Amino acid sequence: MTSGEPVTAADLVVVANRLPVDYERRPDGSTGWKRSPGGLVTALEPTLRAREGAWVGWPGVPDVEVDPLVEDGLSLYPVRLSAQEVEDYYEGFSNGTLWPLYHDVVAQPQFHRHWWRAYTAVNQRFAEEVARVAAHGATVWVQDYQLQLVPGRLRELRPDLRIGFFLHIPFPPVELFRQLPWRTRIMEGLLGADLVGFHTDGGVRNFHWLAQELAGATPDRDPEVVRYGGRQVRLGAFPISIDTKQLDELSRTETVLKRAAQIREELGNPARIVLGVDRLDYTKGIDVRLRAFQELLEENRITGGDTTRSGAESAIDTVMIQLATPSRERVEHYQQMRNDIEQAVGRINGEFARVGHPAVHYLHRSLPREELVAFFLAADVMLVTPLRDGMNLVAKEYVAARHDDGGVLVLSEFAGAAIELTSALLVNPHDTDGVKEALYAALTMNADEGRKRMRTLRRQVLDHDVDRWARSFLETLGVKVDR
Ligand code: ADQ
Repeated sequence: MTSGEPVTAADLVVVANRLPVDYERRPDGSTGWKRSPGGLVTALEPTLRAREGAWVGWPGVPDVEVDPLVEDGLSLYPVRLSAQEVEDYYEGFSNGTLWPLYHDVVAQPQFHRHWWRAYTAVNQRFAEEVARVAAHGATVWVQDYQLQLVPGRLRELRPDLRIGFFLHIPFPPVELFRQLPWRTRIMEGLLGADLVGFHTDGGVRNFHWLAQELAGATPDRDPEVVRYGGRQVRLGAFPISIDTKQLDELSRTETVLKRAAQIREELGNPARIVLGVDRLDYTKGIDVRLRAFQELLEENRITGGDTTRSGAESAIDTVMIQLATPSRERVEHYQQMRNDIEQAVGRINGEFARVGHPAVHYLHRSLPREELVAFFLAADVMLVTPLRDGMNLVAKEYVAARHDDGGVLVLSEFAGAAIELTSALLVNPHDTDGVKEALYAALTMNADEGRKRMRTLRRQVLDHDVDRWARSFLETLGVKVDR
């Protein structure tokens, strides 16, 4: 629903690479907007509405010039990107340089000067758009790795603003960050903020050190503050979360409960169902969990679809489901990884499935929320095995959906979520034996212990929802949040 006039001087401006809506060119030639519901918009919507807020971002399609609009009461300011800029700033510098570098170089980052030039130009454009939209003394909250130069540029343009920055991915160890040819420029950009937020204390520590080493910031008596350019820059850990209550409620609805039972039935009522849900990304360790699953099959400790297999009489009848949202499909590395995963699934099924009973079910698509929650409820074991992850919301979503205290979560130590979800079975994703044994332990876990662990996890996730996250960041930034 688009109506009303966009605000011309916003008190609170959120800046993110993407708007919360996508511009659409339909097959019949008409155009319009499609809402892309994300956690961030859900978390920020009430605050944005209460404070004459605005959102600045790219509408998701290159080379379109669209006017500011009001969508469901939110003022949206589209930033134009050319097709070349999408290639160099977004697919290139953001996803080909920063993404792998910040995820502990699990893939090789590429350093190209023309990508960097596009990144600086696009960050400048975002900063200029915010400078136009923000009221005098307004608060600006910049999101994520695509926009790390925005705080610095914005401070030059508008010293009256209060600027916060939050990084949704890990902030890397010192030695890795130093590989970046433009490391000092990035640090200077981030230090333009009044508050720089990370998911974990590790991010805070890395940043604290690098700010001094690369940008000449000086430490303060307060260990979460550095002094830079005559100002104080506050640092902090703000672990993001989800709309827990909404997920918990959804998981109790008749439709979802029925659908969960139906999923189990459609799979042939196996003794155990193992689930993976990810954006298809090489950081998520999908290959790791497929390997662990395959080895348990090979060792006859579990059976896939073929329960008649000889030697596997005492094995647990287990089926795996991997749901993978298509992601960054134009980037070569992602195409290669997709092929590898599909080959691995094919190999496992080739060896262990029976006609009509695959051992691994793989869906390369995004599912509606209700359907996803039904899968969470149907799954006995949730495998979350990223090699590195800022937080990992899937782990928290699984916990929120298990109102029955059922299910076991196996979680990588290298996901930010592991710091809070200590009652999960924590694994090192580089250790195939460790993942395999944790998966087996989860499959054979005694029901009482499973419930006890899940109850502890649920207390943590129910208490710390995304609203609390947003509130805590904004309050630390000095914004009064009243709801
Ligand atoms: P992502 O890397 O995208 O986020 P994650 O936090 O797991 O990773 O969020 C993925 C979201 O997509 C979840 O809400 C999940 O339910 C949804 N999703 C995944 N596969 C799906 C499918 N097949 N169908 C429907 N929905 C699906 C980045 C960082 C993370 C950080 C978040 C938030 O990489 O570390 O947790 O931002 O800060």
